[in-house]
Amino acid sequence: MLNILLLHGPNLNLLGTREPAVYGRDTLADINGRLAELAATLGASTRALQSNHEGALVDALHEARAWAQGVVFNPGAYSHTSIALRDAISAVALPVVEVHLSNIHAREEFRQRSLLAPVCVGAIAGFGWNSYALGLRALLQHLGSSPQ
Ligand code: CA2
Repeated sequence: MLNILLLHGPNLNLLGTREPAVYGRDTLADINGRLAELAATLGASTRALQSNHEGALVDALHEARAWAQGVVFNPGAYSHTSIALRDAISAVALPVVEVHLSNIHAREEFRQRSLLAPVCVGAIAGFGWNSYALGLRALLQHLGSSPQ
């Protein structure tokens, strides 16, 4: 059984309450529930965590070394700013797939660059909650094809 950390960054706890035109109507609990179901059908298990704090996200990545084989991560706005999260992803050496609900490449210039994408195994953006589902499938396929 593969154990996957589903990690959500700042403000994603507000999903489903505001800006539905950009981020959709699903709540974070809806997304976590769907991903848990999908993981079960694919022979994996997810543990979800959201934080608004950069250091707590760093801690979650460090702690994941003890129990997870990979991470599906929506770093929110920290994608565009956080050298600390980039260093944490490099340091833990777990495969991380970066996901975004919105198409960050079609938005403001400051959102178009991710500091984290270069140290992730891949990135998916623009498909709403399905970005997470696609990210989980891609991560599990990546793990299945990697030497253990
Ligand atoms: O598209 C994404 O998933 C983002 O990671 C969402 C972040 C944004 O800073 C990134 O550039 C792209 C923002 C999450 C804010 O979530 C909200 C949810 C409901 C209402 C307001 C904000």
